[in-house]
Amino acid sequence: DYIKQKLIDVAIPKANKVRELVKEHGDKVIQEVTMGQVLTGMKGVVGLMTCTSKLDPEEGIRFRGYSIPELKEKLPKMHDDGEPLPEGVFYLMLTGEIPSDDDVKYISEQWALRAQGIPTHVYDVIEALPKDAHPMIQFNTAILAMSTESQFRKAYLVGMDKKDYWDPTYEGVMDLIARLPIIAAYIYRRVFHQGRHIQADPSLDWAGNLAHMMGHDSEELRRLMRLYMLIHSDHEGGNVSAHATHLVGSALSNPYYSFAAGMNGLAGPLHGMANQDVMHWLNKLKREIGSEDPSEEQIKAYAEDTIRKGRVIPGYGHAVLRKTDPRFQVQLDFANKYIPDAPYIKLVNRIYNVVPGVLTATGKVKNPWPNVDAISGSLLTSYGIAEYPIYTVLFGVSRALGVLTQLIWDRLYGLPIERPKSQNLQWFIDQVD
Ligand code: NMX
Ligand code: MLT
Repeated sequence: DYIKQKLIDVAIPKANKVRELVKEHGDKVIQEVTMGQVLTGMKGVVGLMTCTSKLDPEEGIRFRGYSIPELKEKLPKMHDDGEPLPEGVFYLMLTGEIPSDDDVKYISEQWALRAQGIPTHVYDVIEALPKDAHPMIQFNTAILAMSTESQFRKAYLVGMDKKDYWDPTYEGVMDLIARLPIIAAYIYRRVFHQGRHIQADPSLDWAGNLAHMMGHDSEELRRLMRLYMLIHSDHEGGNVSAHATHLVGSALSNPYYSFAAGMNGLAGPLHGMANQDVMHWLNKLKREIGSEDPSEEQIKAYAEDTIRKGRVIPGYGHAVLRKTDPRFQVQLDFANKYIPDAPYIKLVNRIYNVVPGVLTATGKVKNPWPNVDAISGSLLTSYGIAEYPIYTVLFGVSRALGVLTQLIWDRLYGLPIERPKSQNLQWFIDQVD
């Protein structure tokens, strides 16, 4: 695998640098931390090192320095007017280099190969769950069940030099990413299509295959799936799914355990589950107003009512971003290109005209603008994937690309177990008395 050799070449000097920084500059003070930051979710506290992507509050995400519009320009595509292949962003996050067409083809083929051989007990475990168990329960259970395949644990037991930990981690990550679309599609077909499963087509790309196995096979939907898988893949290291994966991985838990931890975090309504909740909010709005086509005034009144009841408006706000999420914008661009008249997209636009004002009027919401989840479900629904509970699973399949690349780099850097200090309330009171 030439990617492994590439990783060794790139990573050794970087790992040496990390060791040097710890040894020579370990005492350097890099930041002041306030009481408020610690007590409100550590926002802005630099406590993690992540190389795959970086989030700017005003501009949004950059993957290894490249913004989403730049990725659309530079990453290999299947069709000139299509979307970049997610294989390309994975390669970029992993190696730091823009891949060639051949690199992307290599990853696609690797994943198609590694997708084969999911053990039967994984399906048995899924089948043991009730069909109406939320797809994220089924997805996370399947990920854990697949950890019987972990090369990391086997190699660890045999005995392995610490500096080689990254190698079985890489192997596990590649297998896991390869298999996630099959698991996601299996759950989707089990829950929503009477268990009529569709075989993978190894000639297709990773995201195209996911659309195919879900039974939504138009070229346009494959394009949407490629875009979806690209933009949800990473959001630097501090978001809940990345942070949880990293934390659990720091105990040298294998990639399956680590990723399952991240996915349990993604299942929360303030994180990845918001994409399903947006559809819930939007459809309840239509039902309560009694119209398929609510006006801006009606949306405003409904949004104000949501706030009055002490609830959040899903799809809006962000812990870091302070502008409209570029991942929202690129999906809107896709919709405007292919389905400008779709009713759900019109509704998304109308909500966008109204909700930021409602949130700003509360005087407390730091970011009144839409995030990635404000449109993703409406776009999928417009293409016929209208089974909302699968949305967070799709987010999870994509998020694997980023958080698992981060995990490989954690092992390449040789990062130790993570163990911050905690204090009780009295300690915090004592700081001000
Ligand atoms: N609707 C209503 N209230 C909100 C919203 C919103 N969309 N966003 C923030 N607030 C409230 C928040 O609950 C808090 O209230 P209180 O002081 O009463 O506890 C106050 O505004 C200040 O919160 P912020 O500092 O602006 O936001 P924070 O960083 O704590 O949280 C989110 C960030 C994303 C959790 C929050 O904006 C939110 O709950 N949004 C809705 C859920 C959502 O869309 N999540 C998806 C995020 C993206 N993703 O996919 O992960
Ligand atoms: C994400 O994609 O992880 C979300 O936008 C949440 C975050 O970055 O905190």
